[in-house]
Amino acid sequence: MTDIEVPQGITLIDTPLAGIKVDTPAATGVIYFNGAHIAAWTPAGQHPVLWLSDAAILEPGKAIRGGIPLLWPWFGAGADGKHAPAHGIARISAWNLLQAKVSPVGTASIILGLDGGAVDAGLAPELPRDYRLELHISMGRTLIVQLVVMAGEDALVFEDGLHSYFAVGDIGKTRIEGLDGAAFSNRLTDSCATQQGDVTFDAETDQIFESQASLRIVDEEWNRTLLIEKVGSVQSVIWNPWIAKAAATADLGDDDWQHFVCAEAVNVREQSIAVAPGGRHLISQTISVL
Ligand code: TA6
Repeated sequence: MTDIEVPQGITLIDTPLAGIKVDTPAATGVIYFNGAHIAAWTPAGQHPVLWLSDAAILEPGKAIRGGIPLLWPWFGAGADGKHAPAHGIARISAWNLLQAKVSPVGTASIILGLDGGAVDAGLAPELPRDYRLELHISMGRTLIVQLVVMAGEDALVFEDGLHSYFAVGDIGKTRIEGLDGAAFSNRLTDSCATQQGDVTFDAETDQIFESQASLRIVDEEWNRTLLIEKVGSVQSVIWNPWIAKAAATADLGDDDWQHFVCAEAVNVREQSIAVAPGGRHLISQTISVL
């Protein structure tokens, strides 16, 4: 998967999946090449910021429950509701390590790449083969994740997103600031509304907000606030499965719903991205502990 040399602070790993471990004075973390998946990030002295299921399936070609799954080139089952695999092919494809550096203060700079020509054409027959994806990760006291989609000779139209799972002490004592006044579509009821105040949780939640705003996840149990700034994304999805869906999901523990919330930067449905031949699109989240 790679023949590049990695510096002190970064270790190549083979199990449970091929990838790298980061362990520097600034942070620890794990990134798997399967899906270019950031499975863990813990800034020095903090609780883990990303949540990962104890029941996550860590096998090549399988989606991983937790961390930061990539959404591309479709969200869910796509706009027509007929696309599979769920959330597209980026999160289940084998990416290559292109760069691994560590700065003097311990910030790891990692680049992973995926060539369209290396992806099984049967997985996404509508796509041209000459696209290219890169994931640029800066992992230190802050985590910056940038997904860059580059078109080849043909134009590309796609949905994209960063489906980040954030660890919280207690979902019932967690609120998300930054979406007051935003229009949203509720995926559970197939209806639209306008958000009043902060987003709080007392039931299954699966909403697409029309918003470019930064979010704050305020976690009263751990007395911690996470700031999520984004670029290149005009929507945020907020998801928590709550009790019944967690129980019905094989790679989620029955009580896991209490300990995470997904706050996703996305461009989906009417906000899908069109990239001209030779063009590119970047979507990013910058995550900080305040
Ligand atoms: O982004 C929200 C969502 O699409 C939910 O509807 C929920 O199903 C979640 O993602 C998880 O999807 P997954 O395919 O990873 O099980």
